[in-house]
Amino acid sequence: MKFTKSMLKLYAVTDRSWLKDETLYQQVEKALQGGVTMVQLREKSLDDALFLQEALDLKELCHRYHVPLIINDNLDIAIASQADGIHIGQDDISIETVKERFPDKIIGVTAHNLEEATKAQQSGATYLGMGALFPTSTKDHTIPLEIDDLRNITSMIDIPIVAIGGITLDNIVQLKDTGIAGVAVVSALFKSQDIVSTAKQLLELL
Ligand code: TZP
Ligand code: MG
Repeated sequence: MKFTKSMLKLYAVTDRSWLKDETLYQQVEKALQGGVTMVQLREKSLDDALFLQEALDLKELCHRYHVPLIINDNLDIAIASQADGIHIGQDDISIETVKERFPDKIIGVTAHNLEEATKAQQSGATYLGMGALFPTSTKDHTIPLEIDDLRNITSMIDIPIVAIGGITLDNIVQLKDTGIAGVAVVSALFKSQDIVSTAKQLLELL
Protein backbone atom coordinates (compact mmCIF):
# COMPACT_ATOMS: atom_id res chain seq x y z
CA MET A 1 0.00 0.00 0.00
CA LYS A 2 1.42 3.38 -0.98
CA PHE A 3 2.17 5.54 2.05
CA THR A 4 0.62 8.95 2.50
CA LYS A 5 1.07 11.28 5.47
CA SER A 6 -2.69 11.21 6.17
CA MET A 7 -2.33 7.55 7.19
CA LEU A 8 -0.68 8.75 10.40
CA LYS A 9 -3.69 10.75 11.54
CA LEU A 10 -4.98 8.20 14.05
CA TYR A 11 -2.52 5.33 14.44
CA ALA A 12 -3.73 2.41 16.57
CA VAL A 13 -0.97 0.37 18.24
CA THR A 14 -2.20 -2.96 19.57
CA ASP A 15 -1.87 -4.32 23.09
CA ARG A 16 -3.34 -7.52 24.53
CA SER A 17 -3.60 -6.06 28.05
CA TRP A 18 -7.23 -5.04 27.77
CA LEU A 19 -8.81 -7.83 25.72
CA LYS A 20 -11.28 -8.98 28.38
CA ASP A 21 -13.74 -11.27 26.56
CA GLU A 22 -12.77 -10.09 23.07
CA THR A 23 -10.05 -11.12 20.63
CA LEU A 24 -7.45 -8.68 19.35
CA TYR A 25 -9.01 -9.10 15.91
CA GLN A 26 -12.40 -7.95 17.23
CA GLN A 27 -10.87 -4.96 19.00
CA VAL A 28 -8.92 -3.93 15.90
CA GLU A 29 -12.06 -4.22 13.79
CA LYS A 30 -13.81 -1.80 16.16
CA ALA A 31 -10.89 0.62 15.89
CA LEU A 32 -11.17 0.40 12.09
CA GLN A 33 -14.92 0.98 12.24
CA GLY A 34 -14.16 4.09 14.30
CA GLY A 35 -11.87 5.34 11.54
CA VAL A 36 -8.27 4.63 12.56
CA THR A 37 -5.94 5.31 9.65
CA MET A 38 -3.07 2.93 10.41
CA VAL A 39 -2.60 -0.14 12.62
CA GLN A 40 0.58 -1.46 14.24
CA LEU A 41 0.68 -5.03 15.51
CA ARG A 42 2.84 -4.81 18.63
CA GLU A 43 3.57 -8.16 20.26
CA LYS A 44 6.28 -8.48 22.86
CA SER A 45 5.92 -12.12 23.88
CA LEU A 46 3.73 -13.95 21.37
CA ASP A 47 5.08 -17.17 19.90
CA ASP A 48 6.25 -16.76 16.26
CA ALA A 49 3.64 -19.00 14.65
CA LEU A 50 0.79 -17.20 16.42
CA PHE A 51 2.38 -13.82 15.68
CA LEU A 52 2.52 -14.67 11.97
CA GLN A 53 -1.07 -15.90 11.88
CA GLU A 54 -2.23 -12.75 13.70
CA ALA A 55 -0.29 -10.60 11.21
CA LEU A 56 -1.89 -12.38 8.25
CA ASP A 57 -5.39 -12.12 9.73
CA LEU A 58 -5.01 -8.46 10.67
CA LYS A 59 -3.52 -7.56 7.30
CA GLU A 60 -6.56 -8.98 5.56
CA LEU A 61 -8.84 -7.12 7.99
CA CYS A 62 -6.99 -3.79 7.70
CA HIS A 63 -6.92 -3.98 3.91
CA ARG A 64 -10.69 -4.39 3.86
CA TYR A 65 -10.73 -0.91 5.41
CA HIS A 66 -7.91 0.33 3.11
CA VAL A 67 -5.66 0.80 6.13
CA PRO A 68 -2.00 -0.31 6.23
CA LEU A 69 -0.73 -2.84 8.77
CA ILE A 70 2.68 -2.23 10.32
CA ILE A 71 4.59 -4.84 12.33
CA ASN A 72 6.47 -3.73 15.44
CA ASP A 73 10.15 -4.78 15.59
CA ASN A 74 9.98 -8.24 14.03
CA LEU A 75 11.37 -8.14 10.49
CA ASP A 76 10.91 -11.87 9.87
CA ILE A 77 7.19 -11.61 10.65
CA ALA A 78 6.90 -8.42 8.59
CA ILE A 79 8.46 -10.19 5.59
CA ALA A 80 6.59 -13.48 6.01
CA SER A 81 3.23 -11.72 6.31
CA GLN A 82 4.10 -9.17 3.61
CA ALA A 83 2.74 -6.46 5.88
CA ASP A 84 2.82 -2.87 4.67
CA GLY A 85 5.75 -1.92 6.85
CA ILE A 86 7.72 -2.22 10.05
CA HIS A 87 8.22 0.02 13.06
CA ILE A 88 11.63 -0.11 14.74
CA GLY A 89 13.14 1.49 17.84
CA GLN A 90 16.62 2.83 18.42
CA ASP A 91 17.84 -0.54 19.76
CA ASP A 92 16.26 -2.70 17.05
CA ILE A 93 17.64 -3.74 13.63
CA SER A 94 18.99 -0.96 11.44
CA ILE A 95 17.08 0.96 8.78
CA GLU A 96 19.71 -0.23 6.27
CA THR A 97 18.89 -3.87 7.02
CA VAL A 98 15.17 -3.19 6.68
CA LYS A 99 15.69 -1.49 3.31
CA GLU A 100 17.70 -4.47 2.06
CA ARG A 101 15.44 -7.26 3.25
CA PHE A 102 12.06 -5.50 3.04
CA PRO A 103 12.35 -3.01 0.17
CA ASP A 104 9.72 -0.45 -0.78
CA LYS A 105 7.86 -0.80 2.49
CA ILE A 106 6.88 1.72 5.15
CA ILE A 107 9.67 2.15 7.74
CA GLY A 108 8.62 3.78 11.00
CA VAL A 109 11.31 4.71 13.51
CA THR A 110 11.06 5.77 17.13
CA ALA A 111 13.13 8.87 17.89
CA HIS A 112 13.45 10.80 21.15
CA ASN A 113 15.30 13.94 20.08
CA LEU A 114 16.40 15.99 17.07
CA GLU A 115 19.64 14.04 16.67
CA GLU A 116 17.90 10.66 16.42
CA ALA A 117 15.20 12.16 14.19
CA THR A 118 17.74 13.64 11.79
CA LYS A 119 19.70 10.40 11.60
CA ALA A 120 16.57 8.32 10.93
CA GLN A 121 15.45 10.74 8.23
CA GLN A 122 18.87 10.60 6.54
CA SER A 123 18.84 6.79 6.65
CA GLY A 124 15.50 6.62 4.87
CA ALA A 125 12.78 6.34 7.51
CA THR A 126 9.28 6.90 6.14
CA TYR A 127 7.92 8.44 9.32
CA LEU A 128 8.96 8.99 12.93
CA GLY A 129 7.18 8.12 16.16
CA MET A 130 8.10 10.56 18.92
CA GLY A 131 7.28 10.56 22.61
CA ALA A 132 6.41 10.07 25.30
CA LEU A 133 4.36 13.27 25.33
CA PHE A 134 2.43 12.37 28.47
CA PRO A 135 2.94 9.86 31.29
CA THR A 136 1.97 6.33 30.28
CA SER A 137 1.84 2.95 31.97
CA THR A 138 1.64 1.06 28.66
CA LYS A 139 5.41 1.03 28.16
CA ASP A 140 8.19 0.96 30.76
CA HIS A 141 11.13 3.36 30.79
CA THR A 142 9.77 5.91 28.35
CA ILE A 143 11.68 9.16 27.90
CA PRO A 144 9.51 12.27 28.30
CA LEU A 145 9.29 14.67 25.37
CA GLU A 146 8.14 18.26 25.95
CA ILE A 147 5.50 19.64 23.59
CA ASP A 148 7.73 22.63 22.75
CA ASP A 149 10.57 20.27 21.83
CA LEU A 150 8.20 18.26 19.61
CA ARG A 151 7.13 21.46 17.85
CA ASN A 152 10.76 22.42 17.31
CA ILE A 153 11.62 18.99 15.88
CA THR A 154 8.65 18.89 13.47
CA SER A 155 9.79 22.27 12.13
CA MET A 156 13.30 20.92 11.45
CA ILE A 157 12.37 17.50 10.04
CA ASP A 158 10.74 16.89 6.65
CA ILE A 159 9.32 13.38 7.08
CA PRO A 160 5.98 13.09 8.93
CA ILE A 161 6.02 12.70 12.71
CA VAL A 162 3.42 10.94 14.81
CA ALA A 163 3.19 11.71 18.55
CA ILE A 164 2.89 8.88 21.09
CA GLY A 165 2.69 8.31 24.81
CA GLY A 166 -0.25 8.83 27.16
CA ILE A 167 -2.40 10.58 24.56
CA THR A 168 -6.09 10.60 25.53
CA LEU A 169 -9.34 12.38 24.70
CA ASP A 170 -8.50 14.84 27.51
CA ASN A 171 -5.03 15.94 26.43
CA ILE A 172 -4.99 15.48 22.64
CA VAL A 173 -5.90 19.15 22.05
CA GLN A 174 -2.58 20.16 23.62
CA LEU A 175 -0.88 18.71 20.53
CA LYS A 176 -2.62 21.12 18.15
CA ASP A 177 -0.23 23.34 16.20
CA THR A 178 2.79 21.14 16.89
CA GLY A 179 3.20 20.21 13.23
CA ILE A 180 2.55 16.50 13.80
CA ALA A 181 0.90 14.32 11.15
CA GLY A 182 -1.16 12.56 13.81
CA VAL A 183 -1.19 10.61 17.04
CA ALA A 184 -0.44 6.99 17.93
CA VAL A 185 -2.48 5.56 20.78
CA VAL A 186 -2.64 2.30 22.66
CA SER A 187 -4.64 2.50 25.89
CA ALA A 188 -6.85 5.43 24.89
CA LEU A 189 -8.41 3.07 22.35
CA PHE A 190 -7.96 -0.47 23.58
CA LYS A 191 -8.73 0.23 27.24
CA SER A 192 -11.90 2.07 26.22
CA GLN A 193 -15.33 0.55 26.89
CA ASP A 194 -16.43 1.78 23.44
CA ILE A 195 -13.55 1.59 20.99
CA VAL A 196 -15.61 2.69 17.96
CA SER A 197 -16.85 5.87 19.60
CA THR A 198 -13.48 6.70 21.21
CA ALA A 199 -11.77 6.45 17.82
CA LYS A 200 -14.41 8.73 16.30
CA GLN A 201 -14.01 11.27 19.13
CA LEU A 202 -10.21 11.26 18.85
CA LEU A 203 -10.52 11.91 15.11
CA GLU A 204 -12.91 14.77 15.70
CA LEU A 205 -10.51 16.39 18.14
CA LEU A 206 -7.57 16.13 15.75
N1 TZP B 1 6.24 4.14 22.79
C1 TZP B 1 6.36 5.27 23.47
S1 TZP B 1 5.11 5.49 24.58
C2 TZP B 1 4.38 4.03 24.10
C3 TZP B 1 5.13 3.43 23.11
C4 TZP B 1 4.84 2.15 22.46
C5 TZP B 1 3.12 3.52 24.69
C6 TZP B 1 1.96 4.38 24.37
O1 TZP B 1 0.82 3.81 24.91
P1 TZP B 1 -0.39 4.69 25.45
O2 TZP B 1 -1.29 3.71 26.12
O3 TZP B 1 -1.04 5.32 24.26
O4 TZP B 1 0.19 5.67 26.41
MG1 MG C 1 11.08 -1.81 19.42
